[in-house]
Amino acid sequence: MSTPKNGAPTNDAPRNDPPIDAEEARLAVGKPKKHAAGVPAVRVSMTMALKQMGVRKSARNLLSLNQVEGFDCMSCAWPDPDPNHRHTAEFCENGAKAVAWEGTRDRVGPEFFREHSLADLEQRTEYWLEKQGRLTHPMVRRPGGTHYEPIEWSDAFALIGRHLNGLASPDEALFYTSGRASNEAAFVYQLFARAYGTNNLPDCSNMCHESTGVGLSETIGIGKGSVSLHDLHEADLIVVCGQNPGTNHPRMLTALELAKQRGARILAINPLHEAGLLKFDNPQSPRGLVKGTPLADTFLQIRAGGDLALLQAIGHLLLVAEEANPGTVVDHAFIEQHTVGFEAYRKHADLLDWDEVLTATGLTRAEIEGAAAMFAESKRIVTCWAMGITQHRNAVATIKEFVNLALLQGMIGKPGAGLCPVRGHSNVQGDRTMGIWEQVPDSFLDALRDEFGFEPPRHHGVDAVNAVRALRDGRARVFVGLGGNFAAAMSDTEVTEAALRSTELSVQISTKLNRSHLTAGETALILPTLGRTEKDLTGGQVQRVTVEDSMSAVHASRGRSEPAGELLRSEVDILCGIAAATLGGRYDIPWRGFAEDYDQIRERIGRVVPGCEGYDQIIRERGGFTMPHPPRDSRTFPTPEGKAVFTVSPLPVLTVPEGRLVLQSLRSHDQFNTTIYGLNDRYRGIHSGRRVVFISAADLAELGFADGETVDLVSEWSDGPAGTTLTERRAEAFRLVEYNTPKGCVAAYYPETNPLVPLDSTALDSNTPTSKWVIVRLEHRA
Ligand SMILES: Nc1nc2c(c(=O)[nH]1)N[C@H]1C(S)=C(S)[C@@H](COP(=O)(O)OP(=O)(O)OC[C@H]3O[C@@H](n4cnc5c(=O)[nH]c(N)nc54)[C@H](O)[C@@H]3O)O[C@H]1N2
Ligand SMILES: Nc1nc2c(c(=O)[nH]1)N[C@H]1C(S)=C(S)[C@@H](COP(=O)(O)OP(=O)(O)OC[C@H]3O[C@@H](n4cnc5c(=O)[nH]c(N)nc54)[C@H](O)[C@@H]3O)O[C@H]1N2
Ligand SMILES: [Mo]
Repeated sequence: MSTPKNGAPTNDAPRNDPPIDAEEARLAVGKPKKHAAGVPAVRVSMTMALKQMGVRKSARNLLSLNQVEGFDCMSCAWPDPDPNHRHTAEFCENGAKAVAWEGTRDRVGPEFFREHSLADLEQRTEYWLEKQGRLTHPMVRRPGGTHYEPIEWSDAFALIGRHLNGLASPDEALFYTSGRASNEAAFVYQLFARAYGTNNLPDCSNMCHESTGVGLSETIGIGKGSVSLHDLHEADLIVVCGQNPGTNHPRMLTALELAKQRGARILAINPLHEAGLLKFDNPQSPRGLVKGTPLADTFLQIRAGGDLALLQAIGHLLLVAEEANPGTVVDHAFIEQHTVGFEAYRKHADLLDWDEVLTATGLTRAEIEGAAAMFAESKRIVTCWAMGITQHRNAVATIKEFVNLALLQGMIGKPGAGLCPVRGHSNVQGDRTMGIWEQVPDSFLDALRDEFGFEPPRHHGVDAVNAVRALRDGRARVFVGLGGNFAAAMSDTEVTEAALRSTELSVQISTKLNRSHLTAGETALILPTLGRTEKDLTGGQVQRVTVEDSMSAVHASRGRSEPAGELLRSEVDILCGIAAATLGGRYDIPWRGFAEDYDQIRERIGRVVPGCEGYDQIIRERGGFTMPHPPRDSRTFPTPEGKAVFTVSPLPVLTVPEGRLVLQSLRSHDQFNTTIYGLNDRYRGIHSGRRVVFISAADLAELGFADGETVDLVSEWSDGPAGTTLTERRAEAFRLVEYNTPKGCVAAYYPETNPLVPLDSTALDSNTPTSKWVIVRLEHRA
C-alpha cells in the first residue's frame, strides 16, 4: 500500500481504499498483554499531556482532576472515592489523555476553514480531524457553500430561531445529546425542546446503556445501578461481564484490587482475555509497581451473545443447589417479602436445555457449574456489566436475568451487594435524570408544566435510531447536536450520513472538529464550546456545573484552565441563546438569568427533578450528594406491583449461517468513542493501525484466510424470516489478526465498523443498535 500524507488519501491507492493516516501505513502486530495499567500507563499519559498542553497546564489540570474543588473527569462515569480517600493524582491514563486532548494548544479557527473545504475534510480520518485542535469560532456553511465561514454568535442564534420557527411542526426538529453535557446544560436543553414543542431528545444512551435502563426499570422500578463504590469494596464476589475496565474504566481496577485484598473473588465473563481482567499493576500502590495482581479468579471465555443462556443456567444450578441443601443458597425471606413472579421463574429454570446452553455459550458444563458454585458460596455479590451485554439483540432479557439472580439470593439493598451497570460518558446518567429522554414519564412533564407554566408535548419523541429514520423519511429537517459525533457514533454510517446531509439546518455544539460537521445540512453551524477543564466565566462570575456518576453520586465540577479561545461560550450560554432567539418572550422563562447564574437553573432543578429537592443549596453548601435509589436505600421497589419482579425470558437460539461470523465492534485503548487519541491498542498488541479484525486460528483455517491478510468485511442482514430481502453492507481493507477469541466470533474497532451495522438491527425493547452482534463474511481482496 502506498504511503498517504497527512491523512489525505493518495492518488495511486486503489479507488475503494478508505482514507488512512500516514502512521497507519506502518501497522504492526505484537503479542497481547496480560497486565493493564502500571508504569507504562503513567509514562504514556504524561507524554501525551506534555505534548498537548505543555508543562504548567499539565500540572494544573492533572492535579485538579477529580479533586473536591476541581473538575470531574470527562472520560468515564466511574465514581470518585470519598474525599479523604483520594490520591493526589486521582486519575487514570485514559482520563489524562482526555484532559490533554481537550487542553491541546492547537486551534481550528477561520483560517483553518478557509484553507480546507468540506470536500477536502471529508477525505480525512476521525483521528486527523480531531487532532487539528480546539474549535474557536462560530462557523456557518451557507447553502451551496464549499467552506465553513465565520458568523457572529447573535446571527447564529437568529438563524437557528428562524429555521425552528419555520418548521411545519416542532417534531421536525431533533435535539441530540452526548453524555458529557452537565446537568445544568441538560436541564436547560430539555426545557427548551419541550417549551418549543417536542420530546425529540435522542441521546447517546440510546446506543449505550438503554437496555440497562429498560431492563432495570421493568424489574426493580428504577433504571440505575444499586451499588456504591463502598459496596464493591465490601463484596465477596464481583462479576465483571461484557466489560473491558482496563481500557474503559481503569479506575475500576483500583476498586477491584481493593476488594480482592479484602478477600473478594472475581468472575470475568468475556469472549476476549482483556488485559485488565487478567492482571493489574496499580501505578498508585508501590506494591503494584513490583508485581502484577492476578485479578480474575475465574475467566469464562464466552461466545458473543451467550450470556442469556449462561445466566439462565446459573439460575437453574442455584435452584438445584438449594434443593440439595435447603436454606443455603436462596434467600426465601427476601423473595417472599420483596418480589413477585418467583414461581414462574422457578418453573422456567427447571426446563433448562443444556444442549442449547452449551452451544450458545461455547463453555463446558463444568465451567458453568464452577461459576454457579461461586455464586452459591457468596454472601455479597456485585454484578457489573457494560456494552458487551447492552448492545446485543437480547440485551434487555440478559439484564433481567442479572436481576433474577440478584433477587434469588437477595443481593439488592444490602451492603456489599447489588447491580452495577458501568456507565460510559461521564454524565450520561445525569443527563437522563435531568430529562434528556424521549420517553420521559408524565410526572416529569407535569412538574415542568407546574414550574414553568406551559403545557409540554405528551407524545413520545424519537430515539437515536428513529431520529435517523425520521430524517431519512423526510419527517425531520433540523438536527441539533449538544456534543457528540452522531454521524460516526450511530449505526449504518451511509444511511446516517445521508440522513444528516438531508437536513435544512444542522447545528453542532462542539469542542473539536469531527465527522458530524462534515455531514452538513443545507445550512450548517458549528458552535464552539468550553470543555470541562476550562474556567467558565459566563455572566462575569465563576460558574460551576454538576454531574452524576455511575453510582448516582452528584457533585460539582469547576474548570480552571483559560478557555481555548475568547469567543468560546459555555453550553448553558449557547443553549439559552438559542432558546431566547427561538422562543422570544413566549413563556416566562428567564433564559438570560439562567445563563448568568447557574444557581437559578439549579433552583428550578430542585423543584422539577425527583430526588433533587434543594439542589442549589446542597450543591452550594456541600458540593454534592447521592441521589435516592429506593431499592438500594430501603428495598422499596417502585414498580407497578410495588415489588421487584422475577421475569421469564425465552432462550432464543441465535444462529449464524454457514461460513459467517459474528462481529463485535469495540474500543481500542487509544480512543474515547469516536475520538481517536492515537493508533495503538497496546494491550491487544496493535501498533500504528486501526483497521484490524481479531479472529481465531480455527476460523482462519476453516475459512481459508491467512493471518495478516487484508480482507473486506461484508455484513448480511435479513429483516424477516428466511427468504426475505437480504441486504449487504461493506467495509474495506481490514487486516486479519490471529487472536484468542472464540471460534465464530470476531472483533474490530468502532467507529470504523459502523458502516456494517444495519439501522434496523437493534436490541429488542430498547432499540439499541446491536454493535456487538453483526453477521459478517470475509472477502479476499483482488
Ligand atoms: N478510554 C475510554 N474510556 C471509555 C470509553 C472509550 O471509548 N475510551 N467509552 C466510554 C463509553 S461511552 C462506554 S459506554 C464505556 C464502554 O465500556 P466497555 O463496555 O468496556 O466498552 P467496549 O470496548 O465496547 O467493550 C465491550 C467488552 O464486552 C466484551 N463483549 C462483547 N460481546 C460480548 C458478549 O456477548 N458477552 C460478554 N460477556 N462480553 C462481550 C468485549 O470483548 C469487550 O471486552 O466506556 C466508557 N469509557
Ligand atoms: N459500532 C459501535 N457504535 C457505537 C458503540 C460501539 O460500541 N460500537 N458505542 C456507542 C456508545 S456506548 C456511545 S456512548 C456512543 C457515543 O456517541 P457520542 O457521544 O455522540 O460520540 P463521542 O465520540 O463521545 O463524541 C465526541 C465529540 O464530542 C465533542 N465533545 C467533546 N467534549 C465535549 C464537551 O465538553 N462539550 C461538547 N458540547 N462537545 C464535546 C467533540 O466535538 C468530539 O468530537 O457511540 C455508540 N456507537
Ligand atoms: Mo456509551
